[in-house]
Amino acid sequence: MIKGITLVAPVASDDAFDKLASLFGALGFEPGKGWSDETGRGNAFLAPIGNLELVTGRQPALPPVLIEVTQLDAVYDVVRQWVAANGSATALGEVAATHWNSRLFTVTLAENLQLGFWESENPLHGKPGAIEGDLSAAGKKFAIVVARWNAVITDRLLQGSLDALHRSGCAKGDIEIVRVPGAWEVPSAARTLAETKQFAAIITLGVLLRGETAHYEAIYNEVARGIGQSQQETGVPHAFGVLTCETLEQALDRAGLKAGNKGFEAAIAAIEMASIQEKIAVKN
Ligand code: DLZ
Repeated sequence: MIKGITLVAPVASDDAFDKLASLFGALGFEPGKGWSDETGRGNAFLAPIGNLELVTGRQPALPPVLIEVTQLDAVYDVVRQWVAANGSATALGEVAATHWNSRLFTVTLAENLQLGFWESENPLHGKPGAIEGDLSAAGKKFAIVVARWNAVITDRLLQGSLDALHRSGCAKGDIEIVRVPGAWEVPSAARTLAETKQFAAIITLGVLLRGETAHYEAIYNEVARGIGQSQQETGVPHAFGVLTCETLEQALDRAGLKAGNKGFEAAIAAIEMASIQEKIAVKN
């Protein structure tokens, strides 16, 4: 029956609220459902795992909100840069060893909002190791190829992709957007961009409507093949955000109405694959 745990942290001002939202986005938190009304605003940040830990006896000298991360030093850098730019009232501690085989640093981001970020020295606890991508797009360049055909939908997919990239720390100037006439032209533009080797990943966006496209199967097969082939032959990850739908209504649902935004999802996949490529290259 239990679905999750929510810790509520009051933030003193609108300005701090907005700055913290951008920091948490850059750190890779998945955005949750926020709220806004005449009384105030709420912003939710999701993490894949939540724990509620009850403690008796020796009380830990720790902030009540502890965030387990991978790559603690990279997270420390993001927080340190944020503190330098925004946080006159912010106290950032040093990274230090804990008594439970981990490293931790604390930061007071606002009144009533002290966080501890920590990384276990043995995060897998005996499980086999795996290379996994991070969801940070900071410092990487991404290209988006978007079809103009069915622009009412593809524009929403594009907004979803931009949202995901920005929230993951990608700078505006690190995103190249290329608009092409239709889905048919997406693979060739993606390939040209991939061959420049300037981009960590390419995000491809388009919409094919079966009801309105007599040669739908032919176009779809070529688009999928072309994007896949470009990915395989250039070695640059390509995220596939070309929707194939029966109707306009179905496409709208997948572009931000009822079934998420596939542009956002494609961008997240691109960010993850870019990180995986980087990690595989470093390891080998
Ligand atoms: C021609 C065409 C048709 C009928 N339907 C679509 C569609 O549903 N989605 C899309 O992105 N593009 C469509 N196109 C355009 C082709 O992709 C291509 O742009 C033109 O045939 C010009 O090469």
